[in-house]
Amino acid sequence: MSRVSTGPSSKPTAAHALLARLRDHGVEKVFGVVGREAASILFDEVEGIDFVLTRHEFTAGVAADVLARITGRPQACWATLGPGMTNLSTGIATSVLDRSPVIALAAQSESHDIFPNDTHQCLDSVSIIAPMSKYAVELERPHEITDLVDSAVTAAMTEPVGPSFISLPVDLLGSSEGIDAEAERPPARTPGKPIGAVQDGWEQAADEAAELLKTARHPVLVVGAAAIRSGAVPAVRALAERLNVPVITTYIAKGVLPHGHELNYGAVTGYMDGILDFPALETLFGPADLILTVGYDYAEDLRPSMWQKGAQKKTVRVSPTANPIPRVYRPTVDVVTDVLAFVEHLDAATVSLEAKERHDIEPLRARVAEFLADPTAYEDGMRVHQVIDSMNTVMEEVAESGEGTIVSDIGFFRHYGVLFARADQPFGFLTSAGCSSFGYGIPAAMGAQLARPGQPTFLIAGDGGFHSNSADLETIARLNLPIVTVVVNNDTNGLIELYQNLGHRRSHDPAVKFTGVDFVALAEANGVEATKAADRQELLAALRKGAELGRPFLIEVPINYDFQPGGFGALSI
Ligand code: TP9
Ligand code: MG
Repeated sequence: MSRVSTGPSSKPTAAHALLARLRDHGVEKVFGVVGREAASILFDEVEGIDFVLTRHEFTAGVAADVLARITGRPQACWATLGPGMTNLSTGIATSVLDRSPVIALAAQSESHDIFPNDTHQCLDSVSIIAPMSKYAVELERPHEITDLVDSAVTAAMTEPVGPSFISLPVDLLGSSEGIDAEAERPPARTPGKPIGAVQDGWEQAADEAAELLKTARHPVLVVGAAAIRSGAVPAVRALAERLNVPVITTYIAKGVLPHGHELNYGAVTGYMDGILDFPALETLFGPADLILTVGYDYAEDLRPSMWQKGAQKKTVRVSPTANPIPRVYRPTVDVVTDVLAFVEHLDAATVSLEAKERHDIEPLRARVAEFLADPTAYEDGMRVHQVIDSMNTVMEEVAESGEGTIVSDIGFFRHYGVLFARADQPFGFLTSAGCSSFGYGIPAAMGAQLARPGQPTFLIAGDGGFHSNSADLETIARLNLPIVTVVVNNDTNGLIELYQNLGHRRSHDPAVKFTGVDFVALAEANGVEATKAADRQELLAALRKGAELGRPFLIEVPINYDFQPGGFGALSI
């Protein structure tokens, strides 16, 4: 039991009780921007929970998402009423579509003055946020704040994990009514891992899955992030190794097996055949006759159409949530249960099974190796595969036993990151699969570096996405987070230019070209040391310097894409 403690003179308020209860649940940081509710909350009322001031509320939402994702505990973000709350909403959208247990908080007008769309800055926050959250509520009585935080945490930590939202009228936030400094709070009972659905008879369904596995010639495990959240990574690895079954992951479940593991068949994206100019999806999935989707979540953007190549396939879906998308994925066997419990059951049910014969993907591996080694010194800027290959090289040099993080903002380069970036630990590669808001890079790198101090964090971002949210360069400078950022600059929203190529015959590029930004000067103006790199040698040297620096560092790399006409005709998206 714990108590709300305050200084001798001040009476505890709902603000104290809010922060104390968040801390009880393991929340370490509240990221955000404070408005006039500063009259009711200072954020120093409670020890052990820190406020991190960001330049934009979207940054606050994404940083909380990533810190929560890596620590496995809820984390919080804060906005003022009205425009602060709407700015925060894209961060909230990120944590619902990317599945992260974020507690989002926003101030609201005084309780007697909540007239949405009439009162100054007053919007109907709960109605706006409810459809994109697990739980959304407005505080009505100050002493109920502890219960509301408990409900918010329970909803956030229930699969699919996601954001909860509490709207806080400023007068109630500063009120002491019913808040008793001496009252003992009940234990927080924060779930140690997400709470999931367990369907009656799941063991029988798991036995059916085991039968399919026994008779399959070339089974493949397709692993999603729910497997990581369930704590199933060691069990998945042990099962895959015992039965010699390859593992393919979604964008955000990279790192379930280390980068160089022979059973790691990589992560997949619908852009991969076009990027590699090679039938990659056919090579990965064509011979497979059983696809076991472990921790499957459609929001991670690995679509059934990607594995529907070649041989007839049976499918098993294992998830802690009931299947929300039978129209696009109707598995042969559906198992609704905890992923770890399923993998342990499958392991026990297949003890006498002989190891399988893996299907061969050597031609794909050879193509990837040749592609990444590309020695060409392009006159018009590096190519993204050369940039990522350089980042991998230096990450391998500086990350002790694979403990580092590569973060990717959103753009065409992100699909190269999904395919090629090193990830030697779960969540060792971070991008926004579900929401894919550009500008994700800086805040995600902040969250990663705060979650893993002492480990290197590399960020790759495009000029378009990076400069949509570059004000928070000052935040990483102020916090002195040693993030090494690589801005791949083509003065273009490149991914959108690719879509123009797909949809139109054209002689110019309307709506995607910028006039150019000096990212080195931009970084320096925000207190971040920076340099430019034009080729592999310069980039490797700059990355090594950045990794040693112990402060934030930015490298601007002029790049170009080769959009082969027709090369992306077969996008699997
Ligand atoms: N607005 C938001 C908030 N998010 C997204 N994803 C879009 C618009 C649509 N996407 S990915 C992208 C856009 C405009 C352009 C990225 O350009 P870049 O310079 O960051 O990357 P690159 O390498 O593709 O040029
Ligand atoms: Mg660009």
